[in-house]
Amino acid sequence: MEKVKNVKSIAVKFNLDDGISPDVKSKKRVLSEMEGIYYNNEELKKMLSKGNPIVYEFYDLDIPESEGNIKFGTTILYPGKVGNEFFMTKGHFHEILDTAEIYYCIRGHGYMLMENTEGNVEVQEMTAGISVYVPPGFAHRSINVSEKEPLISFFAYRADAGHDYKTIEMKGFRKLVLEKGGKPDIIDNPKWIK
Ligand code: PAN
Ligand code: ZN
Repeated sequence: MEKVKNVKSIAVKFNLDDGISPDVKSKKRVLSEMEGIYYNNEELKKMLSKGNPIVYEFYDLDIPESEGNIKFGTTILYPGKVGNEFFMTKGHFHEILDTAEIYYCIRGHGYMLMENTEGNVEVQEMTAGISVYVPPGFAHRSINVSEKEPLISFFAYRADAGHDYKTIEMKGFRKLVLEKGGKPDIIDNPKWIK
């Protein structure tokens, strides 16, 4: 087996209150980058005419993308809705499909929505202290169901896993998490494409 060479140890701070690292620049996803991701794109366009808020930010540390390394960081998903659909991440499969991921929720209230290519759907509620195992082969998306708090989680995955966003952009997830009567409601996605 080949050895992973020349990787130094690192220590990175992620704040427990806002999930932000003072040491590293985050990647930010603003609403205009989420076109076609929410089921009500008309509502998204209406919102964009008034501003372009950050929906989430996350860290992509400079760790070599090889099999023996692990990428890690936090995702900070802000509260908000597009129509009655809660703010969420784009979601993706890993390019190396059979690679898992671990999330540890630091703050907030949300869900991890997961599905594999065989059509199995998994949903896990996330609150502070809960860790979620995303099994190999499952696309995953975080959803913030809190009206006021960010959903902050720490993640770790095999560094060479890669990200396939296209499949979800084209097909969507099989399920949607919508607000109904002040509560999250998980429904079949009427726009899901087989
Ligand atoms: C996470 C995600 C992060 C942002 O690091 O990349 O939460 O979500 P999207 O990538 O779906 O926009 C991860 O799952 N990495 O594999
Ligand atoms: Zn992932």
